[in-house]
Amino acid sequence: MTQKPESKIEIDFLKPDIKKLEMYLSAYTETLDGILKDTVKNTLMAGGKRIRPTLFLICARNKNYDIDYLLPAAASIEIIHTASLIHDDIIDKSILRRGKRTIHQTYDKDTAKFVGDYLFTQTFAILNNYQDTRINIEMSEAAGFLVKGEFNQLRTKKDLYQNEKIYFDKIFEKTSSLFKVSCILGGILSKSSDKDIKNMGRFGEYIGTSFQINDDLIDVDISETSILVGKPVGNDLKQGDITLPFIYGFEDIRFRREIKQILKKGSLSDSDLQKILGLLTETDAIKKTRDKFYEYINMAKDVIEDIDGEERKEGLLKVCESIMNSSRLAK
Ligand code: GRG
Repeated sequence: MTQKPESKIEIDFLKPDIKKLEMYLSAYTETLDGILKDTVKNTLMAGGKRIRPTLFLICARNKNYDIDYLLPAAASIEIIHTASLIHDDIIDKSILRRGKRTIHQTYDKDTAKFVGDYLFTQTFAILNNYQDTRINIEMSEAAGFLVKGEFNQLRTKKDLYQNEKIYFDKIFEKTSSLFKVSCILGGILSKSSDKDIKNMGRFGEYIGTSFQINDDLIDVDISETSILVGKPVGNDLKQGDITLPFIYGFEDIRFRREIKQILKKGSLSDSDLQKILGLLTETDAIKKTRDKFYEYINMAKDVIEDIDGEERKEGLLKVCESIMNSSRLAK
């Protein structure tokens, strides 16, 4: 995926701690040397939204909240996320990430792969220091899902007959699992009740799913506003990834017929893409995808009611609002 850096979620009570996280990550990059330092610094410090460590810190917000204790775990979550982006950029042959040239573009594929692998190991090296088996079990499971999700995405590329279930399984694995574990780890490291940990995990899963649906909606947004912002669209289809708007679009027989004709040609030109996205907006696929997005946002909001703590409730609600505000098509 190629994208411009986007803004962070503003949560007043977390502002000083997000600053500390930035300092921690920056200091971490200084411990590296050579190409590793150059590449990791360039990717990790290039302005990601930090949404996963933000969720982690919100979920850790109870009477046991201790930012110095939590910082390494918050950093480890951003580090594994960054590792996955580096690998994803190799697969997608992306030129830019967080507004900077990707590692495989600046160096080569092998270098990028090893930088991603190295960061992957660092997540566990950091988390091992907590000497809490649950933390390692949860993160290992999420890491396994990340890879499995990407693997399933590869296996189902260009498959026009995939259904909603295949899509939702894939996005749970490649996206929601990391949101979920971020919330769970926040709960565990702040010694929260089992009930809160379970509910925060559910929140993470629902909000992660809505986040990915939103991402998929943004990729088919050919509205004037989106064109003015200069966001590239149609990237998923170019990569052969069949996202929810297309799954719903294919239910329309006219769209299915037309798109099959265009796809028969093999590679997609920009005008093919524009045509397909234009045709998609003539079906009810965008509306149906938007409804699904809200279904998950509302499930996330409902779970908030069952989670203890006013700051947690406020923070998690802000995350929902921020995701709702980030897409014109979701509105
Ligand atoms: C080596 C850990 C590891 C994984 C390899 C390639 C792969 C397996 C997984 C890729 C998973 C992936 C990139 C899913 C997409 C998730 C997504 C929507 C990413 C964008 O996240 P943002 O918007 O990005 O939070 P910023 O830049 O703000 O952090």
